Amino acid sequence: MPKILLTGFEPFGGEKVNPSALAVKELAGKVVNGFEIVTGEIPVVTQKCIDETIKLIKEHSPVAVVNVGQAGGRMEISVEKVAINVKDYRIPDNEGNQMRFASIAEDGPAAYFATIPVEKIAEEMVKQTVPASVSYTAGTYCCNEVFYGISHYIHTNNLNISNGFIHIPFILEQAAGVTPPRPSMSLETIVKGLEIAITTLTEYIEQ
Ligand code: PCA
Repeated sequence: MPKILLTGFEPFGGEKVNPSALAVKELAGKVVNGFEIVTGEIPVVTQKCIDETIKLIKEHSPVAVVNVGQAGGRMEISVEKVAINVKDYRIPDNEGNQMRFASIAEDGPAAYFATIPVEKIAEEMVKQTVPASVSYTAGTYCCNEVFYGISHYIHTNNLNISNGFIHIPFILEQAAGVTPPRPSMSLETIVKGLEIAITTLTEYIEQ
């Protein structure tokens, strides 16, 4: 059965959980339109986030890879359109590295577009009452780094794998009682959104 790899990140920035890891775990082993979802959790550490995802790609040989990450402060699910060749960390990663004004791949192009159907995925989520939109910046931290790194890996190795990145808001547990207030979304709605993304992706791959 063809596989789709979904990854989440470990917690970072003082948070106890990372909703991306919780959400993808709920989808592990599910079969959608004849595609099996395989999942993994990757570190919030420069380069290791890319290396760990590549390890999972080699282990599972998926037809598509969707990395998922927390974007604290965003009010809806963001389906990312573009990864840029920049690492400029707002806070140190989980091993204390603070990358500033650096490239992800010295020899790489300025940017890559996602090769999953970004607009269609965001549209489908909205249709099914999951707040979502297309985003044109995945930031300059580990999420953008893994998105760019995997795009570059697929491109330079000529692999037939679709890839993209989805940012999700904080979950309710990360927002309740916190000052100043933070936007949040229930884990259930996030999981529903990711399921819609996978379903839309399988229809696109099958064409
Ligand atoms: N979000 C961070 C990195 C890990 C995560 O879940 C980001 O947006 O870059």
